[in-house]
Amino acid sequence: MQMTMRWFGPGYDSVTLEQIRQIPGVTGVITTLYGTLPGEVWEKDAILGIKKEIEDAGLSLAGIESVNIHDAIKTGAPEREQYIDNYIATLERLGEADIHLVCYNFMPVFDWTRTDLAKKRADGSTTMAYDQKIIDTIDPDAMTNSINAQSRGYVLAGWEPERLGRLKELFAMYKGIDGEKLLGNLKYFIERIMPVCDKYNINMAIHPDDPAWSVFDLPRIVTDKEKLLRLVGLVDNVHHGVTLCTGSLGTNPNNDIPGIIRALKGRIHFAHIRNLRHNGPGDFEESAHLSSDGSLDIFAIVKALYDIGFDGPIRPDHGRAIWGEVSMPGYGLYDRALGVTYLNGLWEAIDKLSR
Ligand SMILES: [Mn+2]
Repeated sequence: MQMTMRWFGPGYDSVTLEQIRQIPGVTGVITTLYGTLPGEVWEKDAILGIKKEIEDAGLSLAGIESVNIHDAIKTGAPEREQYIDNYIATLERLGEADIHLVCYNFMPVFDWTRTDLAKKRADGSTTMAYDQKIIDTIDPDAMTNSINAQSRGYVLAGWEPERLGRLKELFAMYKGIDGEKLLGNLKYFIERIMPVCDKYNINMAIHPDDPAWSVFDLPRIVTDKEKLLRLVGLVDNVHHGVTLCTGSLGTNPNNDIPGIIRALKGRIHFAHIRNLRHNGPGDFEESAHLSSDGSLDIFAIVKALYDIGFDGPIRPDHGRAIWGEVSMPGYGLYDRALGVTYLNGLWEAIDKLSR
């Protein structure tokens, strides 16, 4: 595996490349062109520019998270052809820049959902949390306003105001789109982009839905082992793979994540590791990475990744806000750096004990 950190780029991230470079064992960065909207063709100079900035800091650009998918592709609207052509053009430019991993999601309307971005924990840290009971009493506009009000002035990935200003229009686009149609539209998209992925050896890594159940009656197709196996089976090509995100799959306590990892051997191209604590049905908060702080067995998860020979980029996922740090919610330096160190310790121990 290659240990990485997500970095949102200059002007968007409170964490610098120089800081990331000093976290032991981190050799790469996962980034995106944050100012681009879904559907745009990425500028070649912009791709090469951010790559150079990362390499000048002594790190590698290990992958893109995300090249977002336009809603016309997800809904199968007639304009999807143009947007898929644009997506292919972006993949070509990434391939030419020697970038070989693209994370994306196929979630309708919202990338991810939380009801509290700064829930106070017993130790004084704050963290992101979700409670279905709150979602059940509000509408999508109220939730969007609440997320934006808690964002500390940062633009949150997936919550770009340009898109979410059109919530009613977006919900109307998904009228009549059930899980089967959404899956069919994903298959169509994957089949269209596989030739360019084959040409440039680009691994596509779909991110699971977060949380792993339907929110506001929108369909969900990436939530558990059965759905993941069906999804990778849609197109028989190793470049059509998965981002193994423990924080998303772990929202459903019935998901056996080590079992999912073993079942997906060969198709996991990217891993997001974080822990969370279940407080009740549909009610969870993001905890520290350490197994004992949450409900997931992070040792068993890392062991499963080791056992299947996982060799892609891995990153700590969201962290808590600790030690007074002010950052984009979930993306401070301190708690994610602690997560890196813990994950590296687990990996080293497993590796040495396995020899
Ligand atoms: Mn994730």
